[in-house]
Amino acid sequence: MTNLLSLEEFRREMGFHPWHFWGLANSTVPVNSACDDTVKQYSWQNSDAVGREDIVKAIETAEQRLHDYLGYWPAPKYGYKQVKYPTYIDVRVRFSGYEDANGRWTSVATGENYLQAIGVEQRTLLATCNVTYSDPDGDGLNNTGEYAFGTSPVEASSRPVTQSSVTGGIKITYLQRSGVTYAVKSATDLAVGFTEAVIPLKSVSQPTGLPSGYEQYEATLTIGTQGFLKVEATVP
Ligand SMILES: [Ca+2]
Repeated sequence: MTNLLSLEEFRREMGFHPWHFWGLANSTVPVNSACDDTVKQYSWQNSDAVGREDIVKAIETAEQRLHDYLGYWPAPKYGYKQVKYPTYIDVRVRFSGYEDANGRWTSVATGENYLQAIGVEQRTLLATCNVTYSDPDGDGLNNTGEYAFGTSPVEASSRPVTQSSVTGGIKITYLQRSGVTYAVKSATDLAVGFTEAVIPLKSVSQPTGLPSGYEQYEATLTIGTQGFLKVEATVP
């Protein structure tokens, strides 16, 4: 239940230090003899002191007692009730229509309140969900990919794979790190797809200035004719 009196209103009316009440202090508003402690969220976080949670409960109790004494809430209070349909009738142990066991129509007992709006509760199940990964530099490689290949997530010019020519074929170089699984595959016809696995090798001479934890690997395809190489990374 939401209290009519908010905690911040309570603090203001009590004249409590705004920072210290919300557990904040620094050299500008220090905890000293003028205000010797901050208020914690729960009483168990401090000895001999209530927490903000206790104050909320005390306000709730006080408001409920005021309501019970007056017979109404002293300020507008929003609420809702759910009426099940069809109503279950105990005496016949069966489901009926819009009447209750006394033959009365199903209705919302408003008590001291009045009915503002009615509606039928409905449930809409989510269909297929699409996850969108962050790609702050907009280079088409999401941050998981940038992590896998040791590239900068904020520099679109930082490319994950470098391609070069070798005698009778092509070579790609890229960075690997532990914890990520890499798979290099080759194709001779893109319409058929990447069907062959290529075993990448760790580059004999590692370039300087690699990001920490990464090593350069390379994969070569020498089939003397048209070919394609790609590397896939799986981040757990
Ligand atoms: Ca990116």
